[in-house]
Amino acid sequence: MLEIDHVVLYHVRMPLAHPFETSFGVQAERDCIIVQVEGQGATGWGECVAAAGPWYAYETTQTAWHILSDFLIPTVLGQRFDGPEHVLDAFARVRGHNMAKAGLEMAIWDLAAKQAGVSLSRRLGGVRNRIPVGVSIGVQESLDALLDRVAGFVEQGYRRVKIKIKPGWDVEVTRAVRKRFPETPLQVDANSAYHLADVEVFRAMDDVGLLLIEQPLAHDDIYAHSRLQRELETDLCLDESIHSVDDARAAAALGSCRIINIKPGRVGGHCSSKLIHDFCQAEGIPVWHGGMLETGIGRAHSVALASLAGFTLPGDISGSARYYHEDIVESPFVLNSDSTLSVPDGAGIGVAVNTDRLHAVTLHRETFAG
Ligand code: OSB
Ligand code: MG
Repeated sequence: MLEIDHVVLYHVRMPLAHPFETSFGVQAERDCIIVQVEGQGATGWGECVAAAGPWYAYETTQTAWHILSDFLIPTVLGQRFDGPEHVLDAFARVRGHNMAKAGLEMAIWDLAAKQAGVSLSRRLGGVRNRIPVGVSIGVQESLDALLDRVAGFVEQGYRRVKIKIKPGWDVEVTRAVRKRFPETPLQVDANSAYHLADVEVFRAMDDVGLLLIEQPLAHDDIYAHSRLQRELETDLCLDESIHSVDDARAAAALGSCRIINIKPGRVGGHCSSKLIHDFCQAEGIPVWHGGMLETGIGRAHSVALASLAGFTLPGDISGSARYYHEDIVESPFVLNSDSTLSVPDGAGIGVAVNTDRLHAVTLHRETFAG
């Protein structure tokens, strides 16, 4: 039985080690909300990945703060839950706002795992103690800068590389990276920057031997992706379009992609992620764990979820140093020589929050009690 006594929200802003540019813009710092839940003497931590602006998704740090404080937190305070599996159901009356829901739901998963004295990975049903990872590389100011950047990460041991593409920064750069790194598993992510009429761009990449092309078309157009997938040999992968297992089912039925990227923030937390994972496993659709430039708290959740059996492709879950000079957890995540991250085996998320560091990067904090 789970009971939540109080919840603390922290609006956090952290400088990125490198500015990150995608087809929807460039960011030099990252905002998020850290969620702390207290219940029966234990503490659970979660991270709401809604960004400062509504570019990747419609949610923002401010909308998530509103939805959490006015609707979601009142739903859990003083309530009893048989387990974290039931939290998302309690949120069902709130439409959408999956990132807000996920931040709180995942904190409650951590709390439940800690109360049971097991790792979050085990509590979720994970089967791996190391998870394969890659690196996601933003748009750079020149092709030379991109090639240097890829080379740097390959030297650090990242064995799978993803590059961001956008109109004008696509076929040529992808071919150049492939030419310089012929053996490196390579994939591209367009973050919805293209239209069906751009099919020739993707045909021109069809012989590059990409692992996948991620979310080339509109964020809300599963049908258009089915039209594009028909024209290509390369597997499409959906990110922005998948918010639930129902979306995954629609994409599979339409043939809109052959691979799915799971981000718990985008789909409403661990429960929804597991449903998508289980559906894809039954359908033979490989999944991998996406990233949202998480702090060590979100990263620990990602690593635990990615330890489930169906996450067979490398995740966008790099070491802490790829994102931040100083993380808010101890110990930070460090890449192993086989391009994996180790799954912590301590209770819950298995990393300790450095509260001095957390307070130092907090812009605003509020406590909610029943
Ligand atoms: O589309 O996968 C994406 C970061 C922010 C928003 C969207 C995306 C990304 C990334 C970074 O690609 C992945 C990471 O955290 O390393
Ligand atoms: Mg993506």
